Amino acid sequence: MKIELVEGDITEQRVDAVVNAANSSLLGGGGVDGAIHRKGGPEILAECRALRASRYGGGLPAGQAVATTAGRLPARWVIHTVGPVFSRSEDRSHLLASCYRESLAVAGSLGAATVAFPAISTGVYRWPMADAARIALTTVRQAGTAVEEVRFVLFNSAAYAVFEDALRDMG
Ligand code: AR6
Repeated sequence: MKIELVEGDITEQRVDAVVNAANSSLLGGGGVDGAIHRKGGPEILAECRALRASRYGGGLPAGQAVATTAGRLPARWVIHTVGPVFSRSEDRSHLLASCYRESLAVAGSLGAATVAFPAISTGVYRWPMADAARIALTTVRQAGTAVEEVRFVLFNSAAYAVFEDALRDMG
């Protein structure tokens, strides 16, 4: 599997599936989530509401992933995953790794060959970028998946540089 880093906006990626850094309500928020719903349009929210009315009545737990249409985005699917809120007193890195693993599993079951990820949990959920980059890259690299290309979309040059360093450190 090919891993690519780009600096940019995840809502503009031409890929099969775009991953959303959602919250467990699945009903929208700020950051990546806000941008995806704004640009993707109401079809995405309608499918999220249907998921809340069926399989995920209690919300989507952290570390899990579920797909909807991508609406008007230039992608076929949005895969919603819920990152953990960063905590200094509790190690939640298994949940962050699970977001990447479960999103790739959903992508594989849909037949998606190309997947774009944001740096999950590094915004509102405050995960330190370098640690998040290491977890993201090692998890994706170790995942047994039929996905052919994983693109990490970093929102600014600082985040891009951190991911570049982490990728280099992995050899
Ligand atoms: N494209 C790519 N990356 C982006 C974009 C974008 N358009 N916008 C922000 N980022 P966040 P979280 C970066 O806060 O930390 C929402 O309210 C951002 O700079 O989107 O997992 C949800 O509803 C940061 O590096 O996600 C949840 O309540 C990274 O994407 C909560 O935020 C993730 O930031 C989830 O928090």
